[in-house]
Amino acid sequence: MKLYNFHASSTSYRTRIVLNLKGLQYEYIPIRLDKQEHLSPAYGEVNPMRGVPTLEVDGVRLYQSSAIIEYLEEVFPDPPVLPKDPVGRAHVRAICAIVGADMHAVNNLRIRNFVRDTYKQDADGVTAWISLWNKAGFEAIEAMLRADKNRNGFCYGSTPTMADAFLISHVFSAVRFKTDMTPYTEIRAVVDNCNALKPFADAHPSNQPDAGG
Ligand SMILES: N[C@@H](CCC(=O)N[C@@H](CS)C(=O)NCC(=O)O)C(=O)O
Repeated sequence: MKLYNFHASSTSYRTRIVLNLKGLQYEYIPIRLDKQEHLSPAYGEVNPMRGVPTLEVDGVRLYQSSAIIEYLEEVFPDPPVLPKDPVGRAHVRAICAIVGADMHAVNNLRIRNFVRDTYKQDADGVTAWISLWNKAGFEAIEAMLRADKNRNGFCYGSTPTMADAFLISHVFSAVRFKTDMTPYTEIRAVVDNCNALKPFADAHPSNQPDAGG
């Protein structure tokens, strides 16, 4: 497998976490967002949305981190990153959707650039935009975690699921963009538990080959 990705990209980070949780090896192909490599015609041939990650499996390219992660779960079910019961699966997927659709999608690089360039926002204005959507999402997830009396250390149950991969990677990005995480005690406890595990630590942006370059 080849993973076209970028160390600091949260969608790449969440995919790396799941690959690591499942013990899967892959070739790391850096696509430097900071050098706009994702906008090159060559990468446009790889991924028609010009986003990262892309997972290539036996020459077939898969897009969208949520679809990639669900593919990995179907093909490599052990250890699982989705619970067995349908209600649990819906709960985990809901957390993923809050992060993926309600937070990341509206704060993505191309959206931030549009807010800056078209709506003439300075750095503080862009940060305010990011924080608005992060706050809405983190408040919802914090409430879900607090209400779930059966979970034990993670977003759901007592082992990591794809919800943890989505949450941990987005918290990294939120901290980078100055979102105040102080109010979210349940989320911060989950982050600490996950980051203590090797599959999460190995997936961290600072541990990737293109970090700092
Ligand atoms: N929904 C897609 C989003 C992919 C995506 O856009 N990733 C970001 C990096 S976190 C990116 O490549 N952004 C480039 C841009 O916005 O131009 C997924 O989950 O894979």
